[in-house]
Amino acid sequence: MEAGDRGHVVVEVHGILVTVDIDGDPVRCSPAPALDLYPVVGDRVTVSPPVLAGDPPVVTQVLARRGALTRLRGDSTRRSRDGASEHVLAANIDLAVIVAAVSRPPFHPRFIDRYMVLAQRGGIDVALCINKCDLGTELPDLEVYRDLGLPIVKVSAKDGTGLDDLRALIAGRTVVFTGHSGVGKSSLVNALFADEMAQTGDVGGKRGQGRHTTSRSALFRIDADTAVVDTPGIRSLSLAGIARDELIDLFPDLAPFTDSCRFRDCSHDHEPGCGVIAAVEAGKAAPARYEIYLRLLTEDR
Ligand SMILES: Nc1nc2c(ncn2[C@@H]2O[C@H](COP(=O)(O)OP(=O)(O)OP(=O)(O)O)[C@@H](O)[C@H]2O)c(=O)[nH]1
Ligand SMILES: [Mg+2]
Ligand SMILES: [Zn+2]
Repeated sequence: MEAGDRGHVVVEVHGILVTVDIDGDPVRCSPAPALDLYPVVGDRVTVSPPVLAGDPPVVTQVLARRGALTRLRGDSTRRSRDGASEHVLAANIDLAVIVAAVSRPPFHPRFIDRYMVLAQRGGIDVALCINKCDLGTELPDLEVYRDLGLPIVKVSAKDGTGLDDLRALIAGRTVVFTGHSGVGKSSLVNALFADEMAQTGDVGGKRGQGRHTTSRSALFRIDADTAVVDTPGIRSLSLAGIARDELIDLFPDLAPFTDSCRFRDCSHDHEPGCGVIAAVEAGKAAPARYEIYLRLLTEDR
């Protein structure tokens, strides 16, 4: 099982076995007990034949990661309440595509705001994908994100609108689709491929919430250089573990103004002589972004 320099890619992790893409075939393998890192989706690994015939092949090494996507203590999806303070979701990710729907489920800018803070902390680029544009609902106001230079694509997994823009956005990268349950992450994976690859589910109930159809992350390869990791819907995105004084650094558009704050321990909330507040008042920083900062500063993280 020659891995070459870049190893074989882990496409799914289930309990004690992991599925590894070996020359285009999904092969269930067993991680060697001595591994330092437990493999996650997107990891590149080396694989050896089993010791005993009939056993699964063995993952012998997890190659160095770049761009690991982690979640913090307190997040909850249905399947990831393992109590770990930081949980690696996927490795070797180039871009996180935050998927939201124009409605059904309702558009939640606060999810985007929180996700951007986490992505900034992990050094991961983000883009926005607004799905279900076929519903005819008026599009949410995205100006604050556009002003930040976030790539934004408007799509419909149902009628195919914008899928070429989405393809262009992800071409040549390994991306992860993230967002609330029911926004259409798996439907988009299927729409990008000709065949049904990922399971999708109805959005039910009065509030049009999703039902958590996808229960574990899985990597789908679109071509030799492009792959999408479909993930389970996130219920709530915790920023627990991010200290109050660390938060401003995760707003790259606001952080430079802290140089002129009068107090070293300025929280940029109410203090006299605050450089950030001055920048907002002078029109040098976006009031909408400052409001997002204040909201995240004061609310329960
Ligand atoms: N009208 C419309 N419905 C869509 C579109 N995309 C997905 N849906 C529907 O939305 C529902 C949820 O889609 P999924 O793809 O399962 O959503 P998901 O984000 O993968 O959800 P989880 O796996 O639970 O996180 C399904 O009933 C889809 O048919 C779209 O572009 N337009
Ligand atoms: Mg899904
Ligand atoms: Zn300040």
